[in-house]
Amino acid sequence: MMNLTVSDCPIIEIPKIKDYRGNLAVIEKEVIPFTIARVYYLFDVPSGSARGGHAHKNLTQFLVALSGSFDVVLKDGKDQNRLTLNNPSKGLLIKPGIWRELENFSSGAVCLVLASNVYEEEDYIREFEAYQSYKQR
Ligand code: T46
Repeated sequence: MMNLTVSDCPIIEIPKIKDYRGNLAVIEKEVIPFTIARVYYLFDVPSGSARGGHAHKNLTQFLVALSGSFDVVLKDGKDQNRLTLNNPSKGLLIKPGIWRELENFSSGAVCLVLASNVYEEEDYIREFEAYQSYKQR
């Protein structure tokens, strides 16, 4: 696996069709660089609660704040980047091997996640110390 860094995780603009009835955002295959194998979403996250706190060995994910806002902290073992997602027409691409923490969820926040593979617990690195060793290999 390539040693990807936080700078390999861009915010991507989602094309939007706007008319007097409101907005329609479309994530087609040209928008994200992977085929979607799974869709899930986080909602009703209690104030002060944090999600994530792990990395994936092979999974690529695209996160969108469909409603409300939350912060994502990305770490690659060397650098870190904190972003706020608060716009349903922008998403964050998280490449494999990047540690992520999600926090500061606003009331009513909904985090949509498009994932490149089905759920596999073996793909997770859930201990930061193990993550650092993994990145140093
Ligand atoms: C990520 C952030 C944004 C499943 O059974 N299927 C699934 O597809 C997922 C994602 C989770 N689970 C089970 C595994 C755990 O027993 O649901 C429980 C909670 O999962 P986890 O603690 O990993 O949830 P988060 O919100 O901390 O992390 C999730 C994703 O796992 C992760 O890839 O980037 O959302």
